[in-house]
Amino acid sequence: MMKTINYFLFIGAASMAFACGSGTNNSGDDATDSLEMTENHMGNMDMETTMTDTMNEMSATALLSAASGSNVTGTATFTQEADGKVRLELTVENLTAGEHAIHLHENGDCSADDASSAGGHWNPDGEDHGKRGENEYHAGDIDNLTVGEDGKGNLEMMVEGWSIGDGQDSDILNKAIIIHADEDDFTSQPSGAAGSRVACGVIQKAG
Ligand SMILES: [Cu+2]
Ligand SMILES: [Zn+2]
Repeated sequence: MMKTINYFLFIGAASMAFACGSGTNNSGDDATDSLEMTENHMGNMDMETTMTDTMNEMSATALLSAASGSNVTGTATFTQEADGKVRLELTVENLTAGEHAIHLHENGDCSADDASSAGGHWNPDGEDHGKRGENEYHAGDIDNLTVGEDGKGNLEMMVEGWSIGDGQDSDILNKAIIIHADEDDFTSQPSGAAGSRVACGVIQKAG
């Protein structure tokens, strides 16, 4: 996947060089030749469409299972959008009414009864816990989920700074998404005083 993206970036750079008119026609031809020598034989016409399609294919899911004696179930989907953000869509059932903290935790391991196997908040940048978009926050800090009297809650959010399957520090694959018994106060260290872990799911590549 990364290789494909690099390929597109390279074409983009080459196209820019043409557009700026800094090269003569001869140098332009050279660039075209080198492109044709790559393993991927795609016409320039299809480039933009193909890149958009490739981005849209990058999605991941997590099936939430109950932890710490709860009956919580749910699903989270993560979709890479063309603007570089990741769309998170979360649906849960059988929670207590009110606010519940949601985080990505560092280990894709929900095997422990209390989900402690998922480790702490995913925090590749070594920041303090906090509210996304304000001062310092962990890459895994999300928001509180509001659950109604019927025990159901859902949340949709566009998240900056995440990626899916590119192997970079921002890659959310093989992290765990966790829902807590209590709300996140976005202040207490290291995890917002959010109480026990009532649901856990490992983020895995979709398809
Ligand atoms: Cu958490
Ligand atoms: Zn945190």
